[in-house]
Amino acid sequence: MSHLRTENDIRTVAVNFAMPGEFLRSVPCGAGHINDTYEVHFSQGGVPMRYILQRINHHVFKRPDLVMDNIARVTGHITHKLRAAGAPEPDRRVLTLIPCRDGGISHQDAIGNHWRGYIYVERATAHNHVDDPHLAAEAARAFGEFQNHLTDLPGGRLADTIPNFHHTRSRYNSLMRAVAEDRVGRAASVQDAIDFCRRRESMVDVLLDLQAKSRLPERVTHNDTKINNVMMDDATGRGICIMDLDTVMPGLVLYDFGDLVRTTTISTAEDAPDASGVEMRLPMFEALVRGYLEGASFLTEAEIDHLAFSGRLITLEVALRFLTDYLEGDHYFRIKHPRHNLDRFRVQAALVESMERQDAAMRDVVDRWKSAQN
Ligand code: GN1
Ligand code: MG
Repeated sequence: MSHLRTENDIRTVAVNFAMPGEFLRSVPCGAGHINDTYEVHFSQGGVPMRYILQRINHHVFKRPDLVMDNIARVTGHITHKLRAAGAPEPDRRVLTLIPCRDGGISHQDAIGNHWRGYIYVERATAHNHVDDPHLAAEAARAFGEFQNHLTDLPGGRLADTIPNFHHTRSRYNSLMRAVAEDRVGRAASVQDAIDFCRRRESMVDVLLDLQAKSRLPERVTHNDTKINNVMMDDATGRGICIMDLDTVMPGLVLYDFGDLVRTTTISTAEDAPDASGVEMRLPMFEALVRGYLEGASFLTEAEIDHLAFSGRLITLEVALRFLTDYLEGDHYFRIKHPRHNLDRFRVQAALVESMERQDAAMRDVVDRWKSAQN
């Protein structure tokens, strides 16, 4: 979709934001599967400046206004805390919204798209894949710290911008519905994939049951903690800024840790065309546990005890979602070729299997770091 937008379209949007200076050009950026993101370059009296401009996908986020309210509350609260603590460069440590010239926090264009602007976090990088345990630990520490900052968010419960986003039972049921409807006639060709999911049905209720029994608390969570959603400082390698805040809403912290495990311990790309080399890398898992326990100082014992399981569960959940989208004709995730969602599924499935093989070792790692903490 993004490639259909001209430079002039972007300029027309950009001028609505309080981005001072003269618009020079825009460059598509980011590797997300949902929104469209651009770097917009300005000249401020000859000094180059850039900002982020992002279109919110309103097919996925049906209430962009609630998404923006959540983001404004969360970023405002973290900014306030960073300033109170005298942290240097607060606008490199938390995303900072750029208001619109009419005073709002998002702009609706002539064809109904919603846009927002952010300050560009300079001298930092978001990695789509990491191999260095140090970066893994930093990413986990940064996400843990992000959750820490939000434990005292004032103003009541955040909006559920995508209801049941991590409700693994609903995700499982959606897959079964897609199999039954078989809208694009693909089910027969992926019977083994469907069976793979069916055999793991019992996993999908584990955290939901614990939450229903109040053994796991609802908190403010990020809900999309892919490794590429944290910016790492180029000079120090520190995880400095958490991005992609659209799904910040009430959730379980295990969803966040789980998606970090999914995207950081994996030995290949999320969409490798051949899943045979996919492994969960234990040293990367250990680094995540270490970093996360350092950043998230509020965890309960029940939360810590499910860190290993959460990786397997969220990987299964995302596998269910990729397979569902494949069976429904690829309407949700951005794809680059017709088998893309199936490739993504096969990689997630292989990662689940690798975690199953290493479950005891993963739990040992958590136990070791848990006792090191006490
Ligand atoms: C999407 O937009 P992106 O790429 O950060 C998705 C996540 C999935 C992820 C799978 C709003 O995230 O939930 O885990 O793809 N975001 C939404 O790679 O559905
Ligand atoms: Mg993202």
